[in-house]
Amino acid sequence: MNASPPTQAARSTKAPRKILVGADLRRAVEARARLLGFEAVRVTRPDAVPEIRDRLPAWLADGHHGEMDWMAERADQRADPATLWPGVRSVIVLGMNYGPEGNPLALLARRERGAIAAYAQRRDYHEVVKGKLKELGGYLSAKGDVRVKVFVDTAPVMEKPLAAAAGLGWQGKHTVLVSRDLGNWLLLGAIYTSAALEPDAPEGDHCGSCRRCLDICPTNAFPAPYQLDARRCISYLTIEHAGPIPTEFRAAIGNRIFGCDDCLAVCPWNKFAAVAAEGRMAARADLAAPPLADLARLDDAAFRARFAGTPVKRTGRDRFLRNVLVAIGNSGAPSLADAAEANLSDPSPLVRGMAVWALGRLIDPARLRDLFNARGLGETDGVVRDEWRLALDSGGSGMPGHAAS
Ligand code: B12
Ligand code: SF4
Ligand code: SF4
Repeated sequence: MNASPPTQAARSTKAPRKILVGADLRRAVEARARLLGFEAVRVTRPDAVPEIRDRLPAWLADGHHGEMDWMAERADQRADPATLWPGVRSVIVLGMNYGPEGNPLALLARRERGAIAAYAQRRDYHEVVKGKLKELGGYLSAKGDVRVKVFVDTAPVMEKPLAAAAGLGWQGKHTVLVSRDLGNWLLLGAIYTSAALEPDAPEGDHCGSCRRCLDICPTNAFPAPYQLDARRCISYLTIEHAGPIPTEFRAAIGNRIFGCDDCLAVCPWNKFAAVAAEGRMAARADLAAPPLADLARLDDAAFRARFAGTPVKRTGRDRFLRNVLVAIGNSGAPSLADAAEANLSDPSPLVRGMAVWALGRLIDPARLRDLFNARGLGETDGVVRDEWRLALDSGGSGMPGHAAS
């Protein structure tokens, strides 16, 4: 075998690179996207959804984004692809299926176990999808001699309305994108490109008179069909919200410790959904129904080790423990009281406060009072002291109402 480099003459005989345009470029990109594991590939124009220029500001003005200030920053770019990147001529939207094996709702009855949303029981899609989008973007750029920018989730891009305009599906009454062929267990990504590609036709709304997703929501997070108040959504409360979970939502959260799948799980279009086929998106068995007692023992290092590479790492250990303790409080299992009690001396007031709330739900008022005298009287954090007061008050044992003040 001759391993010497090609001569100048040999190089000059090489055929010039063929640049693809229009339908040829699109076909090549679509084929490559499918090879990479995307189940859905569609194209739209950057100006295909003019209504989001009004709807996003209205959603923000209503405060529906809660503490997600990053949704308000660069809202003009989010609502208009050409403001984000003036060079964009086409938007390619891609969907990757993460269909769960069983019905996620079944786990809600196993109250000593934690329910993690299906998308988070596996490798972080930001990594998986972004890697594939970069590969596809590089391919598109080389084949078409065009410029590209790839986005998944974190950039100021409104992926759902763009996907609907591209005909990948429609935004259901739960606001999530539903596909006629794949159901709603789909993760989205987008490529903005300077290539002029033929756009696809948008998909119509196929919700009809159905309102299953609206009716099942445990926290009434939909002020109207097609609109979500994130501040009431368990996904927001358990993932994005930083402080103590507001008391009005704690019981409704049940054993959901990271995200919520209820509105997705009931959608009848899931009859067409398949189990995730992409190998890197396979669900991890140890995240399917983890015992709350084990999770309540995680320190920072153990949390990181357990959830490295998954979306769960986003909350950090303290917020995650907060969620676990809410679930323990909802478990109805006095056997989990010890796990809650062990967290009364946690360095994080967020964790201590939720441990108090959980104990208030699991142990009898006399034992709670003893615990308060032994462990709560020295509490220095005002929010945790409020939790003690609340727990002792609602113990219903005739105890003084302001014992913790
Ligand atoms: C912020 C955010 C959240 C927030 C807010 C969700 C929301 N609905 O806005 C929270 C933390 C609650 C969240 C939760 C979830 N999320 Co999220 N999230 C996002 C993010 C980053 C931005 C979404 C956004 O732009 N919201 C702003 C609002 C204004 O936009 P909108 O929902 O499209 O609102 C439209 C409607 O309100 C409509 N509208 C308003 N008025 C009216 C009136 C009528 C008559 C009609 C027809 C329409 C209409 O117009 C608006 C604009 O199009 C996207 C990623 C991205 N960059 O796009 C992921 C994304 C939407 N999330 C995703 C997922 C998977 C989830 C969860 C399922 C996770 C879980 N299991 O816990 C839940 C689902 C909860 C739900 N029912 O939405 C996926 C959804 C994939 C899909 N198939 O659609 C995305 C696209 C991430 C991704 N890359 O795959 N998420
Ligand atoms: S994810 Fe859960 S809490 Fe959020 S809107 Fe859907 S059903 Fe309601
Ligand atoms: S559950 Fe019904 S209303 Fe909700 S998105 Fe699916 S089809 Fe539409």
